[in-house]
Amino acid sequence: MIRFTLPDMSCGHCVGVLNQTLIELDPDCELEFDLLNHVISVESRCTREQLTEALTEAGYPPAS
Ligand SMILES: [Cu+2]
Repeated sequence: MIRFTLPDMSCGHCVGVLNQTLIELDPDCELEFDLLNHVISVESRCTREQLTEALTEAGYPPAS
C-alpha cells in the first residue's frame, strides 16, 4: 500500500474524482479512502511517482 495525504480531499465528490482518476490509471488498483484524515491508500502496480503525478493533475497534489 502506498499512502498519500491529500489536504484538498474534503468530500464525497473529491473521493469520486480520485476514484475515477486512479481507476483510469490502473483498472486493477485497490483504494482506501480516509476522508476524515485526508488520507488515501493505494495498492497498485504504478509507482509512487506515477500516482503522485496523476493525483496532482486531478487537482489533489499530495502533501506527503
Ligand atoms: Cu470534495
